[in-house]
Amino acid sequence: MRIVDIRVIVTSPGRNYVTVKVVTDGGITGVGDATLNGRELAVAAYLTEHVIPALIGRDPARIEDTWQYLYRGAYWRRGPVTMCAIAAIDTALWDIKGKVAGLPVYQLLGGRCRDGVTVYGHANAETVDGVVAEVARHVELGYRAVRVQTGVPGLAKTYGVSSGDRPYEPADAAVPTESVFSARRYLDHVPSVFRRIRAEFGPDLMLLHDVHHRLTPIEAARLGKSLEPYDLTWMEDPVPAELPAGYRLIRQHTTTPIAVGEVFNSIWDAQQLITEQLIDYIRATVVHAGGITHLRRIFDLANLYDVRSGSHGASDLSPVCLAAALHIDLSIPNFGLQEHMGHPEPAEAVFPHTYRLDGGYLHPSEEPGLGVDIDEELAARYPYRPASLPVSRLEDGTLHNW
Ligand code: GCO
Ligand code: MG
Repeated sequence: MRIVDIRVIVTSPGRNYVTVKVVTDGGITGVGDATLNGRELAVAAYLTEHVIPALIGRDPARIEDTWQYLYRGAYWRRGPVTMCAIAAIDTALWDIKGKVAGLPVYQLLGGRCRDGVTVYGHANAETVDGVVAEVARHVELGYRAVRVQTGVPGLAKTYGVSSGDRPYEPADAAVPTESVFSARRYLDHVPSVFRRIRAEFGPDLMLLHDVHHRLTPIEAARLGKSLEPYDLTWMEDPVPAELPAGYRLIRQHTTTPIAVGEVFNSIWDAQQLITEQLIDYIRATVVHAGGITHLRRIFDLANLYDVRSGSHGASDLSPVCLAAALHIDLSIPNFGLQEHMGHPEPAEAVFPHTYRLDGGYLHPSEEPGLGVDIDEELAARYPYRPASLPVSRLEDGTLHNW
C-alpha cells in the first residue's frame, strides 16, 4: 500500500479548522486534525511545504517509522506548529490502519478498559445566579462533571465567559482583542462561587475550574487552599508551565488536585511535572501533542506516577481530534476525564461522525478506523476567516498571560 495524495483542508464552519486527508492507492483514506487556534495557516503551510512532499509514495502502515521520520528527521524539532502537523498525519495513519484491519482504533490500542468515557461540560455565566442555572442545565443533560467559570466583579471581561447568548469563543477578531485581569479581584471572588455551587448541588457532582495560566505560584497556592472545602476535581493551569518548579510551591500548600498540559506538545514538556508527581491530571491532547502515537506515550509515563489523563477538548479541536481522543480514552488504564465542549452546528455537519453522547459519557465509534470524516464539498462552502486569541493586561497596562 502507498500514500498517493495528502490534502490539507482549511475550513471555517463556525470557526477555523485544518484537516488532513491521506489518500492511498487502494482508495482507503484517513483523516487527522491539524488545527492550532489562531495559527491555522502556519500549520497548513508546514504540512504543504515540508511534510507532504516527503510522504508521497510511502507505506501508510508504517506509523511509528513515519512519526520518527517527521520528529527525529526534522533538525528543528518540537513546538506547536511542527507537532500539530505530525499529529495530523499520525492520526490519519491510525484511521487507515483501523479501516484496513476492519476494527475501531481503540481495538488496535488494546481494547476497552471501561464502558464509556466520562466527560465534563462547560457551565459559564457572567453572574453566580447565571452559572447556577447553567450547572443545573448540565446536570439535567446527564453530565457528571462540570467546569464552572464566571465573570469577576470589577472586571469587564473574564476568560471562559460567553458574551450574550453565544457559545464561548475566545478567537473573536482578526487582530487580538484585549482584556484586563486582576489577581486580587479574581482570588476574592472565585471561592464564593464554588461555595454556592457546592451548597446547591451537593457532594456528588464533580466540579472543575480553569485558571488559564493567570496566577503566580503563591497566588495559585492560596486559591487551591481556599477551594479545598468545595472538593474540586481539579484546578486547571494555575500558573504557566514554563517553570515546572512553580508547581512544587503550589503542592506544598494545597491538596486541591491540579490539571495541566493543554498547551504541551511533547512528553518532554510533561516529564518533570509527571515524574515529580506535581500534578494529578495531564491534559495533553491528540492534535497538539504529536498524535495518537505520542499521546499514548505521555499517558503511559503518567500511569507510572498515578497521574490520570484529562484530554483537552475545547471547540477549537475538531471532531476529528475528539473522535481520536475517545479511542485513547477508552483504552488506557489511567483515564481521568475528557473535556467536552461540543462544536458549532455547521462543524457537526462538515465532520460526519458516529461517536455519541449518552448521559455523561461519550462513546467512540464502532466503525473501522476513527469513525469520523470530512465532507470536503460542504467544507468548501465555509472559507477561512482570520481569527486570533485575545491578549490580557493587568489594570496598570502590563501585558499578562491570557
Ligand atoms: C480549555 C481551554 C480552552 C483554550 C482554547 C484556546 O480548557 O478548554 O483552556 O478554552 O482557551 O483551547 O484555543
Ligand atoms: Mg484550559
